[in-house]
Amino acid sequence: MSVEESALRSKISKDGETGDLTDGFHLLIDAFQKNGLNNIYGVPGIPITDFGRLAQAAGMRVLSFRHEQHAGNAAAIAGYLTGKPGLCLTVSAPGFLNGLTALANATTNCFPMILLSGSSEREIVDLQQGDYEEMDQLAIAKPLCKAAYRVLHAEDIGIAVARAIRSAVSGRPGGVYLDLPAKLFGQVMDAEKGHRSLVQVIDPAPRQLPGPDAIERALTVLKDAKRPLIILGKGAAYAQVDDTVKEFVEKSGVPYLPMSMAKGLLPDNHPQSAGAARSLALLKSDVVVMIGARLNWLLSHGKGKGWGEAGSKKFIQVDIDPKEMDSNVEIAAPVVGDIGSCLQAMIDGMGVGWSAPPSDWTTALNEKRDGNLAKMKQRLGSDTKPMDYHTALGALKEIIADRPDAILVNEGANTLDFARSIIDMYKPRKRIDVGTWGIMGIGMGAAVAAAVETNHPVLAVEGDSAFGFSGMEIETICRYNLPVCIVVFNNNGIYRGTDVNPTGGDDVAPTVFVKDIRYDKMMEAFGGIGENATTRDELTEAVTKAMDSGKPTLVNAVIDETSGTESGRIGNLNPQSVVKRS
Ligand code: ADP
Ligand code: TZD
Ligand code: MG
Repeated sequence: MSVEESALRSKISKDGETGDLTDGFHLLIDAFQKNGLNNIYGVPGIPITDFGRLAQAAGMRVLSFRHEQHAGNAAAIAGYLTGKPGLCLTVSAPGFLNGLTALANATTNCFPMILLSGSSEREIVDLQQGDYEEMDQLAIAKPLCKAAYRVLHAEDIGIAVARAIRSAVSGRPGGVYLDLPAKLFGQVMDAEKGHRSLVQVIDPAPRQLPGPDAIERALTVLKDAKRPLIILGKGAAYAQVDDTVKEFVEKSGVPYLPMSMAKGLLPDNHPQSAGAARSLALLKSDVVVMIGARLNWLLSHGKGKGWGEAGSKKFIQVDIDPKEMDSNVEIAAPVVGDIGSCLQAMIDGMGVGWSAPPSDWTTALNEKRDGNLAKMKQRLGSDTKPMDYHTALGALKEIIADRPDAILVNEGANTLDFARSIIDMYKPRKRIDVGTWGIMGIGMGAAVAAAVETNHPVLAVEGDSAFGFSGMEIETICRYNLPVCIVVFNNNGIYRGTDVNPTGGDDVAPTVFVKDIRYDKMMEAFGGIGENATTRDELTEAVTKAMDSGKPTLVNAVIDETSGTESGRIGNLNPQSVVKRS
């Protein structure tokens, strides 16, 4: 025991306590462990380096990244996959800001996470006297997350962590910010008192039961439907009530469309899937049941040409957030509550003998779907050289079909849009992608979290631009020896590699990269396996080997630089200039 420690012990024990000491560092660690939070994703530095060390010493898994944004994305995906808030740990000002994009993205996507950032001294920050990495972090975080708290006293750590956990996972999940001033970590208090100040959060995401009238209203609307449709969103996947979702869909007999990250909640080859007849389903349906999905831009806000004539549909919406109702169009039957309780109440209300939707509707959708799938099947068998998207994704589709437990991470423009429609998923929460914002840069953070939290192999299908946002984290993947295979769809740029500078100047066009980069060499530099694939067979061989060995691998897949389209499938969102400059 050091002289200082024994002096402190005798001072505190005079207050009638045991004389054993604890401090901010240990109380934080104990608070997380008491609540079953055992993984931290972050980047070390002042003032949180020792916190990371002590957390590791206490048995937590502390995963260090090369940039906080990716650590934050990992925490968010850990939250999505486990239903417990993922923890991201950063240093003050710049580290905090790097993590903030991930916090905002998590909140936008309804993923629970807690961003823990060290911060500098309040007295100096508030007088703007120029502390090391000074910034009023709490004020900046507030508008970008669900809740933001600062802890000034060690004895408040237990309550602060409890509030952060509850805020992240209750109701609509999201990001929470916890501000940890440097002084807090070293604050000492009596160990027994400290122990008693910790809180185990009981029932952190309480069930929320829907009103019986809401259920009755919804079932009346559904019963009268001639052409009903269910849309499953990632909220339904997050809720982890997979059997209830399946029972509701199957008992209702209603065709369903999965949103991107809800793919696999029911297997994509389920007989009621209308995934390959999406346009017809949206256009012609008369009643749409939204389950954990929002009518945001991804669904053209529930209106517009693709949805048929205005007023031609009624919506039933199941969501935990009452404010989501009527956010874009009128909701005829709002069902507010947690998805498990809501769907169970609807199943019970359907009773026995609920009749399936009219067969002319289901037959029309099935015919359309089967026709589209047959056309697609032909294209997916292709063996072009260089590979186009269909050739390469046709190969990866088979690899995932043989390994339904693998997790697919996917980002890019064409690389995202084609993969989403081509690669079938068979189990819940196996597809992680750019989410609500269509954000680039989630790839490697998501891959790390998927591997760490599930121990299943991960296949990350990445546009070459998308990969660049988080590419340095392949060192992280190698360092922790994670079972991640990254396939970079290398088409020499953003959307295509063929744009030219119209002035004829030396700079290439803004969407074009260095031609024929060998991303596989990056992986080799960190001790992972690098492969270059120019044909379908080479791609199949390299990815199969990687998925079966579990060794960190990067496959540079050479894709025809002419085969993509502007912005993938959302080129219509680009503003167009009508002015011609001479
Ligand atoms: P997608 O992008 O797949 O369409 P969104 O992210 O737009 O999905 O929507 C997810 C919705 O799910 C959000 O409105 C959120 O409030 C809701 N949600 C999340 N968890 C639950 C839950 N356990 N019960 C009910 N609704 C939930
Ligand atoms: N920055 C961020 C954070 N998110 C974004 N979505 C973008 C920029 C803009 N963007 C897209 O929407 S897709 C994309 C960018 C830069 C990259 C597309 O190129 P890619 O995929 O190489 O990843 P394809 O296969 O070449 O289309
Ligand atoms: Mg590209």
